[in-house]
Amino acid sequence: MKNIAIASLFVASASAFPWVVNQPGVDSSALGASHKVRRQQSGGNQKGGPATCPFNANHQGAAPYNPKYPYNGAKNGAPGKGIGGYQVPADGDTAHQYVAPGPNDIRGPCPGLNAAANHNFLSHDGITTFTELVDAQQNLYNVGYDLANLLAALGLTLTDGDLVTEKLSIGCDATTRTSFSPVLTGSEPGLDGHNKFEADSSLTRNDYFLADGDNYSFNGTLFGMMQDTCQGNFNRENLSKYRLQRYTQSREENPNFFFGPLTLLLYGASSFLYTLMPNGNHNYAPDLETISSFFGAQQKSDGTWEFNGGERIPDKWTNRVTPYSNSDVTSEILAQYLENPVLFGGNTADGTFDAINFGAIKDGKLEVGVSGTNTACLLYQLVTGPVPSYLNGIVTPTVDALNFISSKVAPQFKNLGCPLALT
Ligand code: HEM
Ligand SMILES: *[C@@H]1O[C@H](CO)[C@@H](O)[C@H](O)[C@H]1NC(C)=O
Ligand SMILES: *[C@@H]1O[C@H](CO)[C@@H](O)[C@H](O)[C@H]1NC(C)=O
Ligand SMILES: CC(=O)N[C@H]1CO[C@H](CO)[C@@H](O)[C@@H]1O
Repeated sequence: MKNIAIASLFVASASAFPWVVNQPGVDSSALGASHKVRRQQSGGNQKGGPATCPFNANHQGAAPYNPKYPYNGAKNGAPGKGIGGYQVPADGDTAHQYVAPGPNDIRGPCPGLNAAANHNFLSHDGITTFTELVDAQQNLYNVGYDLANLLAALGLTLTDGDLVTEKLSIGCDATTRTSFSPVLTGSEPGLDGHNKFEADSSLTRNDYFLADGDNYSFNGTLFGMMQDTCQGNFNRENLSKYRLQRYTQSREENPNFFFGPLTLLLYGASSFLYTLMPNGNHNYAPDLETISSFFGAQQKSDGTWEFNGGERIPDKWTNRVTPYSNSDVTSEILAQYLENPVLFGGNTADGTFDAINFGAIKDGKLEVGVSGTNTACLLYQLVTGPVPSYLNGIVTPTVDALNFISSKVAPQFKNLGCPLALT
């Protein structure tokens, strides 16, 4: 069942995904006309689109690192100390206390960033910057400098933040505030934008097509399912099982289900429950009290779950001791995947499932290289390569995006020996 082979991961060429239609330079002849082509955007009046996106006229930047309190000393996008195990927020650090989001604040699909914004580690209105993201991940969660930069770069390039202003909406489309020139940049959908970074079969978010475009709000039914499976222990083994359950559910219920290479990032996100969220004051157990606080989940008297209005750092929470690095998260992604491997691909209109071929994904199966270098390069190649994003689209990083990535994250990957994308 476990398909282990030496393979260079995600070495993409146009011929590697002939099932993609309507892409210049891509051979779509192998694709039957039966495929449902339904491009989705979070535009206009749609959920997550600009017309319904909150506007807070009082934009205030994140509360910066204050040397009076421990944290990692990360500021201005520079590396911090990389030594965790301290309480966040520190006693007396009122600048980082919890402030519930108001109706004009933007929140999105990422509980980690929503919590950071609620505690002013990111701008409270949800319009953040690359630098805030890099600093906050280090000071709050003790994410390693390499991974903090990679995730922030993924956020900016894959979800169409703005590469000039380096601004990003952590939720809906706020192009008027993120873009240096909306005419030149076009729309910048933010983290709600579907199926680049945001994908089907999330832990607690609906699939896009099943929810009329709202795939970013907390869904209490899904949180309850996750708790039923994990039984208060949100560890790797249990989350891998729950991810399989969600995959199976989406594949059955969502006619437009698409599980492409970028969904590997979902395994990264689920690893955060047992690697970044656990509380040192609870012996770093990924327990229900901790996880429900970060997700803003509360249980009703009938046992079901609902959103309580804000993702929150648990009281007296102590963060992880060692920085969570790029190679740490990559190992966790692969370990979770291999505990319950599933096919990559998508549902088609005629009711069949098309497995994809893409780099290390052969006939829908991920062939995991045993070489450490390949593993460490996986995430880098996801950001820099053209990646199938939906049945009719590929995300091809623009030259600007590649330049951005090469200035922000490539140096660290070059040290690992990854083949660097040409810009
Ligand atoms: C710049 C850094 C980050 C960006 C751009 C980002 C972005 C995202 C996005 C777009 C999703 C939605 C994926 C999907 O379900 O389709 C997501 C999910 C998630 N993120 Fe983040 N994230 C970042 C950092 C973090 C950190 C530091 C944490 C942990 C504390 C975190 C925890 C999570 C979790 C647990 C989920 C899964 C939620 C669910 O499926 O219900 N993220 N993130
Ligand atoms: C939450 O998820 C469940 C299970 O997928 C679904 O049946 C339900 O419609 C969702 N609820 C909302 C409010 O979207
Ligand atoms: C969850 O993890 C614990 C500890 O590994 C294990 O004992 C338990 O059986 C798991 N639960 C499920 C439903 O797999
Ligand atoms: C169709 C559907 O399920 N829409 C839901 C999407 O999520 C929002 C917020 O949770 C609900 O209000 C909608 O009913």
